[in-house]
Amino acid sequence: MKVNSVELVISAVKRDQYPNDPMPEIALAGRSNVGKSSFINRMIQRKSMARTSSKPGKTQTLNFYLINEQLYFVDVPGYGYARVSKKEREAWGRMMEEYFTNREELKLAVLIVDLRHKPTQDDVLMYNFLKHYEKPVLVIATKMDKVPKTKRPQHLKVIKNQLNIDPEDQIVLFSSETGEGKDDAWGAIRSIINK
Ligand SMILES: Nc1nc2c(ncn2[C@@H]2O[C@H](COP(=O)(O)OP(=O)(O)OP(=O)(O)O)[C@@H](O)[C@H]2O)c(=O)[nH]1
Ligand SMILES: [Mg+2]
Repeated sequence: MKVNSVELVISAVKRDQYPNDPMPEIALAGRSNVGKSSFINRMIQRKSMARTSSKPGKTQTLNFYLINEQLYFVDVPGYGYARVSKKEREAWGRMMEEYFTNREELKLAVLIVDLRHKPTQDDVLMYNFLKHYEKPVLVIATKMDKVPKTKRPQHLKVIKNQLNIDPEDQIVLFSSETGEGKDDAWGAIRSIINK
């Protein structure tokens, strides 16, 4: 997909701040520092539209990026970062729950996992949480540039097993660093939101 325009419409913390134009929304989910914001940047070919960091906890709000005046990518804060207080974790939970429950415009959740590692317990919880809302889920195994080609099939298998992935859900290998997997990811997104 050729991206001609990108606009950060709003950084929201609660429902009444969400955009109210009826565009399909694609929400990211994943561990803190896994590469959610980098995924968005690569998909839209803008180096630093979504703010990224080598330190976890960069994204703190629900950031709605309008792409080609046609669809939204919703960047969300990650989970699993040890150095957050109980209070912060609860606020995160409320924000996620509020968004993922009854959000008509949400057409697809993109769960980002790290191809190098077995998904964490939090990843498994998040996958099940997303499945619970009966929205399509696309799994992106990112940082594939860090895994040698010959080892990728084995890593992919570990991820599918650990998540106990629904055979109907697609999983795409990806690298924000090299751009590999970008066309496959767009293809998967298009096939799901045009259904
Ligand atoms: N080698 C490599 N590094 C990556 C890739 N994707 C992300 N990174 C790096 O991983 C770090 C975290 O990336 P972010 O995109 O900020 O991660 P995030 O999931 O948005 O993190 P939070 O906003 O804290 O939840 C940065 O240092 C990125 O450069 C990738 O595909 N390959
Ligand atoms: Mg981020």
